[in-house]
Amino acid sequence: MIWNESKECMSREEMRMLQGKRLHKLVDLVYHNTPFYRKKMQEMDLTPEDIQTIDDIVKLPFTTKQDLRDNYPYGLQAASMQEIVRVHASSGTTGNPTVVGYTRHDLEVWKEVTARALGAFGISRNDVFSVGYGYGLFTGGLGLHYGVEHLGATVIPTSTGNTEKHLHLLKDLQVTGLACTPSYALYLAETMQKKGMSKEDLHLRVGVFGAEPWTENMRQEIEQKLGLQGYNIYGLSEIIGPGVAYECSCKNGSHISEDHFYPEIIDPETGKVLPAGETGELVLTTLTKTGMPLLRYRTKDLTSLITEPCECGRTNVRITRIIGRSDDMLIIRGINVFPSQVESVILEMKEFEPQYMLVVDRQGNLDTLEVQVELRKELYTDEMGSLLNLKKKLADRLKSVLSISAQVKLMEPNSIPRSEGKSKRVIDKRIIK
Ligand code: DLL
Repeated sequence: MIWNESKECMSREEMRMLQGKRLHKLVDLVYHNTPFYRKKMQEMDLTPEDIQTIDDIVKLPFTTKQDLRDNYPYGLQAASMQEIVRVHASSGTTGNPTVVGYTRHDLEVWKEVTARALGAFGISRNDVFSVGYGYGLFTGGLGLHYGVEHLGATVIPTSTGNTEKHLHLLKDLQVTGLACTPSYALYLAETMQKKGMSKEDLHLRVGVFGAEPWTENMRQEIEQKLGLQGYNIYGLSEIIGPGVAYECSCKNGSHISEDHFYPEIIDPETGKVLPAGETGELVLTTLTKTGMPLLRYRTKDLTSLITEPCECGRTNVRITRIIGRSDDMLIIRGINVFPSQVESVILEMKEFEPQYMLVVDRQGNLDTLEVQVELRKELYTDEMGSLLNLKKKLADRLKSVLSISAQVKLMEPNSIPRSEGKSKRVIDKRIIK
């Protein structure tokens, strides 16, 4: 189902015209209402009149998470507190959280783009949908919640906190749609198995997964274990929350709601805009927000743009799977390593659970990488020979994919900590030392 055909299937020309008009209006808004942007633009000798078409966007300054921190809590807002009706915040590992204020208009935009996503996943008014993202300052819970209501399906605000109860609800309330992090979906499947429940006991049809990077292999694993079709949803609180981009039935990249969020891909080192198809950092401009609109926000997420038409009929550009964040990328002995690369190797091998942890350390002057991975219960054995073979098989495969060697540590089933929200996959002891 296409929720808003007039905005999701526009001709490219029409879209660029609309984006240009909206950008001009946005720049005018922030120039007059956000002292931070006025100062930046004045320093660059720019006025709103210099921004007439969407191509002029490259003249504008970037915004970074540090800018949000430096102007904590409300410094980047373009609206007064009387107009702000909700605040969300995301906590980083260091420093102040990032605070985002929403006007009533922003909440309308948010539920519209989330409903588009749910429509693309095939959710309809006939579905009963459980939101297993945390409700609270995190945007996952409330973001999906209002999208489901706007679309007209039935929402169950399950939130996080009680996995067994969630399973009961899924079963008893005949839930057909589920949203949560992909790692939590696997944990649900695991708990189901422990409780002697099978996917046939449930009515799940569609899974909506995001908030952390995940791989194609992980999708297959979740789909098979929960008996549903799993789709990717992308977003970040600074921009709005979930719903910035979403997959369609083609499952080949996520369409950006481009009439609201203008995407660019840049080289994270030089800031130069890269052509479609090249991998770099995603930069987003909120074309229609009024609470805390952002110009050219550097997401740190690494992806590329697909501009070819999609078979589903939507004309909005797509982003490929996020391969990681520029600040998640590990540099081990000079080689760039993404946790997602390790994940795809582990998920290719049927001997392992999709549960792993990367431990990076430094011995002398040499970086070391240990990959801890859980053995599947049915393959858990005390027999030394087969364990050694398995370790070697994984180490060889990792070496060929990562181009560096890793120590493999086989772990007992259920020994790596699970998370209900975003999972933690890396311990970098070099930072602690
Ligand atoms: O995670 C919003 C969200 C909630 C998206 C529910 C999808 C579903 P933040 O907590 O601000 O917001 O974290 C945003 O999470 O910059 C990415 O690094 C990562 N991320 C979000 N969605 C995906 C995804 C929410 N589908 C940060 N794939 C982003 C990969 C994702 N990474």
